[in-house]
Amino acid sequence: MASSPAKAGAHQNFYADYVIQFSYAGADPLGSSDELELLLRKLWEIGLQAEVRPGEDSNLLVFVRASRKRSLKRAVYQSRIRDWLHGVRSSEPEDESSAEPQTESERLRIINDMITLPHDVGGAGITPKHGQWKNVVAVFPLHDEVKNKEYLADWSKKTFLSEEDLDQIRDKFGESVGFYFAFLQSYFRFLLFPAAFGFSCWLLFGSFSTIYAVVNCLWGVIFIEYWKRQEEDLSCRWQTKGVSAVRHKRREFKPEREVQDQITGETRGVFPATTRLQRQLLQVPFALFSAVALGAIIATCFAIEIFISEIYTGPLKTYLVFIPTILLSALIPTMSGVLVSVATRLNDYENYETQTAYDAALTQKIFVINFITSYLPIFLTAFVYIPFASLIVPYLDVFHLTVRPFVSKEDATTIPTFTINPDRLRKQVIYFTVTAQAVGFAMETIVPFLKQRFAREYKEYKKKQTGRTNTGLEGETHDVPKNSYEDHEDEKQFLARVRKEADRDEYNVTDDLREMCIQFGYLALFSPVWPLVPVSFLINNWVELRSDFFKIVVDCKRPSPIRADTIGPWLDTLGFLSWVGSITSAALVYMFNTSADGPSGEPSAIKGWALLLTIFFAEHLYLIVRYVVQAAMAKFEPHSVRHEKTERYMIRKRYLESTLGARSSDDEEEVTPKDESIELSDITRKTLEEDARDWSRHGTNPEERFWMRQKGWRESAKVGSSIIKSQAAGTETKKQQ
Ligand SMILES: [Ca+2]
Repeated sequence: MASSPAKAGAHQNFYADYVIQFSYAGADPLGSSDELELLLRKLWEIGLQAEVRPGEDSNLLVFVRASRKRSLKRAVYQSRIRDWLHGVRSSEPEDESSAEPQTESERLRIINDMITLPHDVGGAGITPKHGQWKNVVAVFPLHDEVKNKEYLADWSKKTFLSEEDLDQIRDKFGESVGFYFAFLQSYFRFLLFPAAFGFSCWLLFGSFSTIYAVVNCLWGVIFIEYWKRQEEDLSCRWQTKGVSAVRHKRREFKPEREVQDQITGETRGVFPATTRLQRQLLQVPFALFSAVALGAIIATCFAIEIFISEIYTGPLKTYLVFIPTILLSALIPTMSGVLVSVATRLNDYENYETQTAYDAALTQKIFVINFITSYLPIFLTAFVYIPFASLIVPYLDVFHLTVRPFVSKEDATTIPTFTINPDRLRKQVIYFTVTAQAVGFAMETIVPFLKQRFAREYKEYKKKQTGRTNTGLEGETHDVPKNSYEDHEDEKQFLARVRKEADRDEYNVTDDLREMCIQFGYLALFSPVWPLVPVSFLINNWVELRSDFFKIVVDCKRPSPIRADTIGPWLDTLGFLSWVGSITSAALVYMFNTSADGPSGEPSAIKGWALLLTIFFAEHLYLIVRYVVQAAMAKFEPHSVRHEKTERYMIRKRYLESTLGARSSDDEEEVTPKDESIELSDITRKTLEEDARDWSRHGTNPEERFWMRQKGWRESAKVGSSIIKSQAAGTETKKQQ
């Protein structure tokens, strides 16, 4: 990150609302020039101003700005009408002329809609990496560096974020990111109690205390119910309640047939629920296969580990101990990767109509994989290794045979005396809740940061190298791509920053939510093993909140604001984990509570019927308690009936038709914009002189000049295609050399 004391101008985004990253690598220059021209024309048609600048590595940067107030107002108005008709707004929006975006994220969301929504709902229909827009790599807004730094500095000084801080996150990054941070903040605040309580239990009762397990379960139930209410509060405050109803159709949705609705007369694509259900049934073999595949890897590595660390006494033991860890960290991500891609295919095949439904289904599938990889190792230790190890280990004789040649004769006699390592479970829980969290933090925040840095330095180095060879061999004339468009002096810093941002990864809030849910799972499922788990999470999450923000603003492109009124499918996941927790906690306490200092490793003490009874009782008690808590906390919402839906649909249709109709007639009346009248050949000295006069009249503000370099989309297209052509020419001359 450029931390040099940059000029004030570099900190501002030159009033650019969005940047469209357009790649012309590999494509034929003519084709990409045509696509670029179409892109610029579409943008102009919906009333967005564009400027083209060269990017890095065969990329063009199309800067987009909603400079025509009227078009933006119209888009805002339309969006509000849609909201109102879908019941997101309770009041009818004021008329179009006074429609102004109220927050930065609303402005950005509306402009994003203008760029990406299909034409029939008033957008330009530019869909990155999809359909005819294969060369459009990304559509992203620019970071507000000054504010971001301010927030980071401010938050590093305080324990809790205030409501205003959360509002600011929402204003900058949209509601979905806002909800994540609000969740993290609530979770962090709620952890204070179990952290203090767990610490005292750890001092007083040690591990596996009944009272800790009961309080922990109860805490989980209350936290989830509290968060549900919090969500409702926030969605009211951020005016997004019911926003999932306005979500647009997935472009990939393939209807089986077209059907005319008898009541509304609307023609719509239908995909029968029964067909989808048949396809969804494939999830069962998928889940079984995932469990078997991942379980086999984990169990094998586990067996090897136990064997090496507790049975094997031969040479090189200190090094061999690492084999299972290495195997595990190599095989699990590979296997998970394969399974995730299968899950994605499966999800595509299930053919969901809306993005929300699609995301929810995918989250569910990926969670199955996460669940197995995160919790199965501890499950194996707690419920297989410790209770049954002395029964199973004799069957591990296979290892004895394989290893006998490596064991000296004196040692050979010691092999059969196998004792269970009672501390293994606790060590494992500590590993997952402390070490793995720290490793996760490094992998999430620091590694991408360093990777980017090195990649950038390598690029600079390469550039210098090629520059040197070019000038060294052929003189200065062959460095075509560099000279085709020279950055203007006052834009240099700004463009350098935008090129860096264009190079970054895209942020996905789902990954962060998943991380937190999995963490919550360790707490709900296994924390009776080591009551300091909530203390570790409390510390971790203070850092997590800041480092996740750091990740968004430094490692990632600024995300386009997405509205949300919930954390989505993760809420159900939390409920599920808390329920499983009531079972595992009961089982753990029953099995290991007998000795004060942890698992005794005496399987004979465990009676199957008593264990089952304990679990059964605990789980039912859990359900009753949850019901009571829910009844005490939940609000009831009126159910919408089908009849009301159709009525709403009719109103919606009428309104949208009338506003869209008004819009197209507006477009006809609108004075032909200036750029149409300028033919390309007219860009002569005369017009350039005019420009110079214009600039002196408007002042020589670099931000103003940035948007005046190209007059209209035709000129932008011309500049863009000249960059593409010169790059192509450059590579050709290189090839010839
Ligand atoms: Ca995170």
